[in-house]
Amino acid sequence: MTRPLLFASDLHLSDSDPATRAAFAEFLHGPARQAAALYLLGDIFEYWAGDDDDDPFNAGVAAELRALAEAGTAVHLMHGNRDFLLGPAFAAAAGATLLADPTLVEIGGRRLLLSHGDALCTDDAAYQQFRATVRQPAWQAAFLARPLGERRAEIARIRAASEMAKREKALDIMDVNPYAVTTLLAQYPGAHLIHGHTHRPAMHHHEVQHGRRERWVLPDWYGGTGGYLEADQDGLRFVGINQDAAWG
Ligand code: LP5
Ligand code: MN
Repeated sequence: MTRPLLFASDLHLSDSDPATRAAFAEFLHGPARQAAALYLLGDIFEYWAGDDDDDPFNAGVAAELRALAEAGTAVHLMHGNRDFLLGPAFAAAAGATLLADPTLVEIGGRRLLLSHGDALCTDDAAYQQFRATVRQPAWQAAFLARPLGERRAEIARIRAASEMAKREKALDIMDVNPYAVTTLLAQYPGAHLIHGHTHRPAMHHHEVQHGRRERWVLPDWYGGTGGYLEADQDGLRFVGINQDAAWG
C-alpha cells in the first residue's frame, strides 16, 4: 500500500474563524499523518502581509505544519491570490517547500497538475490586471519594504475594493475559462488538473488532445467544515470534513 497524497486549498485561516482553525488542526493530527505528502494549494490564510508578520496565529499554524513534516508527511505549499506573499521564512518555519503554480506530481501512474486556479479565470479581466501588477517581484519587494501596519491597512483597502468589485461581476466570469483549462492541459500530456480558488467543488471532464482529462475542484473551508482530495494507486476521491463530500 502506498501512502496517499492529500490536496486541500482555500482554508482562509484567520482568527475570526476558530472552528475552521480547529478543524484544520484535527485534520493535521488525523488523516494527514497517514499521507506521504500534503499539498496546500493556496489561500491557506485569509491574507498574508509578509513573513515578518509576528501574529502568533501564524506561528501556531507554522508549528503544526512543521510537526506534521517531522512526523513523516512532506508538506508542500502553493501561493493563492490571498497569500502569494508567503515566503521562504514561513516555508522554513513550517518545514515545507513552496511550489510553483502549476506543478506536476505523479502517483500510481497518474499525472496530476496542481494549480491554485485563479490564473485560469481569464474572463475576469479586472482581476487579471490586478494579479499581473501584484505578482511582479519588484512590486512585491517594494510592498514588503513598507511597515507592517501600512501593509495591513493597504490589504484591508484592497479586500474591501475586491468585495465591491465581486458584487458587480457575473458568476460565470469568476469561474475558470474552459479554453484556459484545455490550453494549460495541452502542455502536460495525459495529466489531470487539481485546483481550488472558485469554491465550486466538483469533478469535470475536458477533451484535450483526443483524450478525456479530469479537473478536480477543491472545496473551501468555512465555519468548521471543509474537505480535501485524496489520491492513491486506486484513484482520486473527495473526503469531507464535518460534512458529506457529495462533490465527486
Ligand atoms: O479572494 P476572493 O476569492 O474573495 O476574490 C478573488 C479576487 N480578489 C483578490 C483580492 C484578495 O481577495 C484580497 C487581497 C489579499 C491580500 C494580498 C496581499 C498583499 C497585496 C498588496 C497589495 C497592495 O484576489 C477577485 C476575483 C475573485 O477572486 C474571483 O476570481 O474576482 O478580484 C477582484 O475582485 C479584483 C478587482 O476586480 C480589481 C482590484 C481591486 C483592488 C484595487 C486596489 C488597488 C491596489 C493597487 C495595486 C495594484
Ligand atoms: Mn483563491
